[in-house]
Amino acid sequence: MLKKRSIIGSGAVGSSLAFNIICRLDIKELVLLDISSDLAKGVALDLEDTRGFLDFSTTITGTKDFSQIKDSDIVVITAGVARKEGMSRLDLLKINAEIAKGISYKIKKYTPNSIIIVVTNPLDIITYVVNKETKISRYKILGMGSSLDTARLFNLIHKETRLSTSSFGGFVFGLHSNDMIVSMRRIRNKEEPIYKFLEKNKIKALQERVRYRGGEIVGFLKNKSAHFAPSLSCYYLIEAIANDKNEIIPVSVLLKGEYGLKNICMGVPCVINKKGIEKIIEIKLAETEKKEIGKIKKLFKECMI
Ligand code: 2OP
Repeated sequence: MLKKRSIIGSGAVGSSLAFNIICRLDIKELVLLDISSDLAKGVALDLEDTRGFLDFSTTITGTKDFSQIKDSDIVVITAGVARKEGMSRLDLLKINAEIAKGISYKIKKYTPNSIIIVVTNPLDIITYVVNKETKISRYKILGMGSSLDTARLFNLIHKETRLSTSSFGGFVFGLHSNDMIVSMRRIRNKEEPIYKFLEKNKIKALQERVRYRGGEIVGFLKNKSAHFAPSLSCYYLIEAIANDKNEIIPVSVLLKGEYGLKNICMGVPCVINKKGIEKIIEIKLAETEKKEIGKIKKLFKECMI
């Protein structure tokens, strides 16, 4: 492996992801790219100064020049307009889809063999755009959304039950939007279904809260969205790839018949390793989940018009 990572977009998510990477992974090169080269350079220099504490040998570059991402093994797309108060992720669609098209072209030109992680919202649609524009294998394009939603649900369940999140398993899936599929039957504490630990009337409230968690945070931050949990969620995907972990993580992937869906990206459990997506897992759906998938199909089509 080349051990070169590039992050497109040096805003809050991009820079906090970069910090997680240099703290935890030993890599040769990290490129931070931004439309504002001053921002990318400033973040790169600040990160570089942590070397005095962390003692890493990674070369860190801040740039706006796409040729610098050449031969990256992983490229993360965080660039785009962030959600502001009152905006849904779909409101961002037009502008961020155009940005993603431009970035896809550059990735194809300079680093066509990379694994791509998409973080830009609306996540599943941007993952679709990157698939269409790069035309690279769908197994190498991962959208980070459902793993963040899962982590958020685990936090909320912990706050309700005081149970350690380290014994939780399962996942939230579907779109990274208010229409995510939050099935409590999929979440376990060790072997036990999580609903056994929750009062009945709390379940619905938790499902609702996690659906709107991103928006809840934007409501407080006003002009920007969350970045600590999103960047860490992205970091864990990179770690699963870098360490060839074969870990099951829900990621947004282009579906070609799985779950009865074609030409739609949404979060589903996948085996993640050094190839990117090793396998898309098809879980047996409950009737309620099938209904929610039908809704997603409709929503996705509407966005494509
Ligand atoms: C969120 O849910 C930014 O999509 C991200 O907070």
